[in-house]
Amino acid sequence: MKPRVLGMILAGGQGSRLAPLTQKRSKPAVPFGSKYRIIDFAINNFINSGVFSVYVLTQYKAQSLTEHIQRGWRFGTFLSDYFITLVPAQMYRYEELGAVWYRGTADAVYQNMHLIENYDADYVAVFSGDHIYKMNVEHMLEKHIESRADISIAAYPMPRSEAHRFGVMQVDTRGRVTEFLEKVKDPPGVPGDPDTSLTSMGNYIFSRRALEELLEASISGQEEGFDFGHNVIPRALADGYHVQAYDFHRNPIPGQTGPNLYWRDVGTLDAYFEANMDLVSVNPEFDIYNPQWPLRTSSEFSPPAKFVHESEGRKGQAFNSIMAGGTIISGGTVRDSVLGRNVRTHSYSLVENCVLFDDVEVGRHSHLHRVIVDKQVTIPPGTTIGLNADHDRDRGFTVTESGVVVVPKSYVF
Ligand code: ADQ
Ligand code: ADP
Repeated sequence: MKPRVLGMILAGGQGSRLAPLTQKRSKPAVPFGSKYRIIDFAINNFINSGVFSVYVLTQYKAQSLTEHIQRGWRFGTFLSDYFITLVPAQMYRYEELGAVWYRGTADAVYQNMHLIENYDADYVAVFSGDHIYKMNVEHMLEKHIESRADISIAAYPMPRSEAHRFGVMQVDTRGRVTEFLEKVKDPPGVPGDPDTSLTSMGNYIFSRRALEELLEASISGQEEGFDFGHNVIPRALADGYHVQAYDFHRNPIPGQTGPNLYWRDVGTLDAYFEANMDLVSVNPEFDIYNPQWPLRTSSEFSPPAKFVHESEGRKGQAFNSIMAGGTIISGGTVRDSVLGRNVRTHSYSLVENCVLFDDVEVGRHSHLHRVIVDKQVTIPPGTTIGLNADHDRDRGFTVTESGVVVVPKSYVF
């Protein structure tokens, strides 16, 4: 019999370093790559791997995420095992815990243990909703079963200098985890390669019994310590559970050759910006056009994109860019940019290296360079953004370390 696998996506992240994009929405709900939201990648990973029973655990500023999931992610009605269901923090264990929201990632699962029981899961895949990547969850499950592990953790090797922002594992020659250190100052490298650390992607497959035992042991009756990375995984190791690292680079994606290399934690504005730019590079590292790994999203009605050339001086043109339906490039030039739905760029405008969300209008003769513009902003004619950081700060925009300017949602000039 096929094992019963339940997917749980952790989608409650505040993403404070993505502010102002996360002022009104949680990190997984932030628009990405013209038509998507960050969470779409995690959901597609499950769907493309044949995991059709998925709970999305939300709490922080969840309205935008809720609307996105409800609008776009729905299966038919009569197959009860096929669902993508939002699970807001709802104090399900109120009698026992009192009035508490999810107190951390592990607590989000702990407070919803009844869902695991109701589904009668053999395995629970607890995945983060925060990253841009493709991952074949079925293959990770196969390896999990083959190794007879209690827990498998998806592992991504990265430069040791960046690894302090992540959980880092040490493994033996068979990939069994011997130590797990969550966000430590000076994380260890891998044997033979001291400049590389094996980091956790925040994606776990648990055998059901191990998960239930561990959550009971590490959360029930505790005052603090409710995270997988800080608390549950180290405890599992201390208690002798078999924790296995799963090598992401060997994760096979249908229609893709070579190692699976692309995984981005778009946790900062600069990382978020660069990951968007990755999509418009001439030979993108991250292929969104692979028909064997379709990337679905909420499909809203929109008319086709249009390019207008009214006269020689008023040529609407775009290079190395992507854009969604409803957008009209009328007389302006767009280069190396990611445009959402219903964007308007007017004559003589220039948009370079920008990320424009839905419903942004760029007035005539305006010039934008390395700017992220959140939804529903009208940029008046003759406006310059991204060419003078002091001026941009004075207008209340966020300017990142690398000089990317962010115009917040519904900003009025
Ligand atoms: P972080 O990314 O710092 O580290 P965290 O902020 O806890 O971990 O977020 C993990 C996931 O849980 C995210 O998808 C987030 O949206 C969600 N989340 C956070 N708080 C939540 C809550 N209260 N309820 C529901 N969902 C919540 C983790 C691991 C590290 C690992 C990195 C990889 O702890 O070991 O290296 O992920 O990015
Ligand atoms: P500009 O971009 O030069 O400031 P407009 O905004 O008037 O000028 O648009 C120029 C051209 O773009 C229009 O003449 C038309 O061809 C096209 N266009 C603008 N809006 C629409 C629309 N809603 N539907 C179809 N075409 C449009």
